[in-house]
Amino acid sequence: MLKEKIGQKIITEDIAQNESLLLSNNWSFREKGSEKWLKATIPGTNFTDLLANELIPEPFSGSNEDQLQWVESCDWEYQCVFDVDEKILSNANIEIVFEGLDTYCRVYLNGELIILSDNMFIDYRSSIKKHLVLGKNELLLHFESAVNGVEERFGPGLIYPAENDKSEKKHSAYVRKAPYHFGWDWGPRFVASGVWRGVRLETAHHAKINTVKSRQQWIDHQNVRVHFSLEIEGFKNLPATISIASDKLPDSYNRCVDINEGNNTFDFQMDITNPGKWWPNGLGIPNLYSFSFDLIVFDQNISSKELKVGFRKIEVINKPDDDGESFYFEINDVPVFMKGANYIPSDSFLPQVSDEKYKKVFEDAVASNFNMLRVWGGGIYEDDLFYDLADEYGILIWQDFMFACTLYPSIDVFKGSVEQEVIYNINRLGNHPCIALWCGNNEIEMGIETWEWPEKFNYDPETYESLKEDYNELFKRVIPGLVKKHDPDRFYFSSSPIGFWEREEEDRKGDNHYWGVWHGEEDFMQYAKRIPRFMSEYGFQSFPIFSSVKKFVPHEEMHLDSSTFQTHQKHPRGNRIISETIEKYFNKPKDFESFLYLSQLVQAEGVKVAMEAHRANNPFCMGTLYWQLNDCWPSISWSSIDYYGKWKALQYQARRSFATVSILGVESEDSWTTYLVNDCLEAKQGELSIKYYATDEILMEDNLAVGVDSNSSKVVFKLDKSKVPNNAIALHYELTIDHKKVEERTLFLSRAIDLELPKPKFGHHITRKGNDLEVAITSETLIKNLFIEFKGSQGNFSDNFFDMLPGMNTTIHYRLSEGEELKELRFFSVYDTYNH
Ligand code: BMA
Repeated sequence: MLKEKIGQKIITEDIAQNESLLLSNNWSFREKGSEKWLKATIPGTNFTDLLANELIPEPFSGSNEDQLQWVESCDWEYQCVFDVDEKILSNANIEIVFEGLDTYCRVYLNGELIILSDNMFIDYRSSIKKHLVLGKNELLLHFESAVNGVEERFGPGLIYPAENDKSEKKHSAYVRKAPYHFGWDWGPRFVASGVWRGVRLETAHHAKINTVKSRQQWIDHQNVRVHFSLEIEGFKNLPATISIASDKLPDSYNRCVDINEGNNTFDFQMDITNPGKWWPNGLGIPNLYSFSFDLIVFDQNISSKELKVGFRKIEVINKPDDDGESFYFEINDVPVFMKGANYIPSDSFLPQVSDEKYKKVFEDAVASNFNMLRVWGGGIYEDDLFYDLADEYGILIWQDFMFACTLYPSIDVFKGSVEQEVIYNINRLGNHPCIALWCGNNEIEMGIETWEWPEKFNYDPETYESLKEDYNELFKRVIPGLVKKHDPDRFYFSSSPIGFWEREEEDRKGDNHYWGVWHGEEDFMQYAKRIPRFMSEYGFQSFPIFSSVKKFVPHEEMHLDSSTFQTHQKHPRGNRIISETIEKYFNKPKDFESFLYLSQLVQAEGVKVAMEAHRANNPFCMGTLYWQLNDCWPSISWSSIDYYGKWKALQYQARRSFATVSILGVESEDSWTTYLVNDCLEAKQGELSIKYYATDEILMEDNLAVGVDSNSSKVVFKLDKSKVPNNAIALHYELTIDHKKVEERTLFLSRAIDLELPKPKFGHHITRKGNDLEVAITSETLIKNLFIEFKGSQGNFSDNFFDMLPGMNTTIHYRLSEGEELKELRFFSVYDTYNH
């Protein structure tokens, strides 16, 4: 997004210089039919504008969602008045650009219809010079209710199997609007309207660079040929110079060209010797080369574009092999095990996602040893900033197209809109080195095969066949055809997962979403048995921590059956599954706060089994992306970070379980197997010390010389359950490499419910350097899952919810935000959750 100039008063110093001017002020809105215009914020939504005008209650609080459903069936009008001066008018071309209109909208400028939109995922542009006048100009936008708009365009139509859409008619399948807006099993139904991304005027006099696309061709392992293709729009015939320069290359490149009126394409290629490569987090630096492209006319630079290029080879190896059908990523010729999570939109009202919130996603991902996020198909193609940050932080992005969990029509008007959407987003995102693949959709092929849609939705065989044919048309022909044409170097596959968990033999086939645990209500141990080639979804729900819950739950509603908790738990069996699982692992929680805390511990415990079993099985299994990283509102969900940014116990567990060099334990019926897993490019040799602990003492100690190859996993220790000393409760491992402790882990041999937990005895000491705090803790006793918080503080510690064994020391870190005062420290552990 361009952010050069913010403001309404448009002043141009030099008409030769093209400009980009944001139209973000002087907006107002009203419900269609009402008289009064009210202040509006752009980018924004009707819900957030209503809230700012105090016309609706806070949508995320209590059970307010229920009383706000009227908003979706109204139409909304937005208006903006802006000034235009002579200099602007003297340009040959003036274009208005809406980066995102949600969704059915008619845009009028000074009474003339200039744009008709039906897809929130694309930008809309119109050349408006002929409609502009000197002085005040008026934009008027009519947003038609998305649900009514569907009926008007498609008639009563067939009801599509959009099971997450919380309405009878399931309009969401017909409209190119974020699927999760219509409800999901972790999110509310808020079918918003509005100008959800920026609006700007682009002026150009002689010519302008519209797009730059880059491709890489590796000559050998070290040297790369980069191709740039520039699309330039000319407003007259004229000679010009195109200049290309990079911050990391000594020479700039200049070429004299003739620009013709209309569209011009110019291709360039450059050979780059031994570039610093772009590596994902954990393997090296994500080197980026900044390239600038300038169009020079009459010695003046009239139009520029910037592009950050990361030189890296990426391949998805998805083909038959001795074990079935592989699915893994090769980066710069190295097979890389993927660690991360699924990302959903960070807010139900998208413009509320601040730049800081986006930045935190990537800081958290890197802090948790991730190298991949999956942008899941029921949300949105994220903002440019999201992908810029992914490039910068070395986080690969698995990018779904925005289709999830239902069949879709393929009639011409729908298909035409999808085609524009695919081309627009491939062109917008395709230059980013972070984009690892394109995936057609989420779980539609699994739905077709295993979700019994004909029975549930009464489709006769003929209708179902034609629905499947529409599916094939979109996902097997149209979309892959466009990917091939516009982004030929990237891998596309039609639907994730390839193998279905309902069929055990398909664990050997491509990627998998394992929902036997949670949806199938199986035991966590099942995660260690059902290992796929790549796990792109699996997870378990939990509640946010008490301090977060207090933000959206009124005091009198602090119990599971309250209407607030009913509203914020979208999975019908959710609370029961969580409660029953807590009972398997822990004593009965004595109060609500203890229940919330324990819900996080069981989530972390379960997902850990999966994360570690997946890594232990490298190279059979080459990736693990749990469901889900974040929330779009305060929710009881599968997230590891709550809506307010607080890490749940699972996020801390992911950080531990994903450490580059890890000691991991996998339990089976009769043994504990300990693995040394190494995601580095070099082999590791070291010493492993193993201490056997009883509740209050060390029983015995062992030392082993251990080693593991690069990028692999190795069994270093196996303990028969029958040989464990009677009173042993845990093993503590310490890995030393070159006399340095690189990793330490505690493996509990029994569940907390079977432990006699002593009353915790520990001391702590805080050291402050500026905003950085160090909390050193020394424990005299065993403490299970020690949770630490600065009361009322929003930050996260470097570690939390961790176990301590008698005599153990640990130091954790915390950064105070600017101006934040040091607050009272609070400790809580499993011991505090039940009556003694
Ligand atoms: C997966 C996702 C989502 C869903 C989640 C939890 O299948 O693709 O559709 O929210 O499971 O049920």
